[in-house]
Amino acid sequence: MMWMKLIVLSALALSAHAVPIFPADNGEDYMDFAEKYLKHFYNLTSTENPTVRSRHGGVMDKVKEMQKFFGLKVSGVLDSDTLEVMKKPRCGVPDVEQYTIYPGGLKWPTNSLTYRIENYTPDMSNSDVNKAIEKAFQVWSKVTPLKFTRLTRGTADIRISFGARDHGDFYPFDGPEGILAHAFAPAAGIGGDTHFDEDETFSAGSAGYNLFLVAAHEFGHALGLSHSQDPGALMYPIYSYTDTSNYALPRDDVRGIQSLYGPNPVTDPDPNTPPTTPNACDPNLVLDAITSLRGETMYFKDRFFWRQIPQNRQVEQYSISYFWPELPRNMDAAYESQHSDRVFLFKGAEYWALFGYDVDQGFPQSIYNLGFPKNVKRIDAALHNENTGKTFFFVGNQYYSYDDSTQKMDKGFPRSIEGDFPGIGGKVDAAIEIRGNFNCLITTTHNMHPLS
Ligand SMILES: [Ca+2]
Ligand SMILES: [Ca+2]
Ligand SMILES: [Ca+2]
Ligand SMILES: [Zn+2]
Ligand SMILES: [Zn+2]
Repeated sequence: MMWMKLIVLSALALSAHAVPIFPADNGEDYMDFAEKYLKHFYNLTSTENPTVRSRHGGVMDKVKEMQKFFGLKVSGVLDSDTLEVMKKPRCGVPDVEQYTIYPGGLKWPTNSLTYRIENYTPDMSNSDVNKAIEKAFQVWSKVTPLKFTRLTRGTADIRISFGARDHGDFYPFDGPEGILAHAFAPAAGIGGDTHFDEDETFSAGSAGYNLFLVAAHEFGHALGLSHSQDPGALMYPIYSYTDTSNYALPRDDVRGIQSLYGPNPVTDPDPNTPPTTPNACDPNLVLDAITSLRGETMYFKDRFFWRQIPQNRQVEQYSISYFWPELPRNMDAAYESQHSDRVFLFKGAEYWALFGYDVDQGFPQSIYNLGFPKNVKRIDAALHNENTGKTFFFVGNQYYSYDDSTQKMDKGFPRSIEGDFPGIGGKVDAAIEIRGNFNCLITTTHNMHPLS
């Protein structure tokens, strides 16, 4: 047994190119963990036989496939970034198509479908479960000709249930965290059926896992969709919380479901165009905020950010809530203070401090604690100078200077941006501006040192 283990270990050699952000939180060997993950989500068949492994379905190939799916650096090496993504709570449906969880069938032959909630979770009231499920179906019926009718008896097309571990199919759940739910593609019998892992805590809000968001994703599978690589899509395999009060199905998912069923013939096209995921290659992209974080660079836009690791030419895109469920979207400004090893993020009249990837206790705090006058409602951009310990805050056509050592605003401010930073223009969006193609990583850094 021992030598087989060694072969696997050498195939999955660990590289240490990035700071591990989420250390292993349980005693499970990360190799075993990664192997299980690849078997489940990427159809890794066997690691026992090195010959089979090298020909097809090899571990390295599967690591590469997974890295490609998530926009990670494709190395085939199980580095800390890859492990981090593997540890995120997610859907149980594999990311590769034609895997055995789908018994076959791409779409339903009818637009009138029935569903039945066969049991309830103790996590929420039954009426909250009913509401979350109904709302999750509406996400899809709004943009298609599909109609969903709830049955309280008899056999429905889409049978919904909560269960833990072994729950009557061949895909047992895994206990708390990891897999949250899974669903079967359209077909008779188990097809369309949607199961939630009762070992998770589901809710109607942001605590635990929001049942509406998990259900809306799973129903996408129940209707015939597979996973999307777009980190803004509902069909992205990893869970991330988003405000559900005015939920609009992102464009990628609208396209997907309409390719199967067509648009809704009754309602006019939604006046609010579906939310799109900002594209790093959009030449007109205006970023919300930029900061470094322990050698990485983070670029914020809407509810997303890109993360650039110095060794990688490629940037990784995530939703903000994927890393920090408590942080708002549409950030105003950000900067890093290496001295205090903190990143500060600003939105409106509030700001947050990050230590690594953790939000510090006691935040958000009011920007007026920093000495801003009350007429400042938000900050456009921030820039920190490690040598002087000064932070410039850009507000409209003026800027303020905050001194780390005195913890006060410098006297004589605000001053005119145009006067001290000629060529910048009147207003600053983000303290470093990006132009052009992210994959080319053309970064235009304006000269931000004031004339003396
Ligand atoms: Ca069914
Ligand atoms: Ca689970
Ligand atoms: Ca539960
Ligand atoms: Zn899924
Ligand atoms: Zn199941």
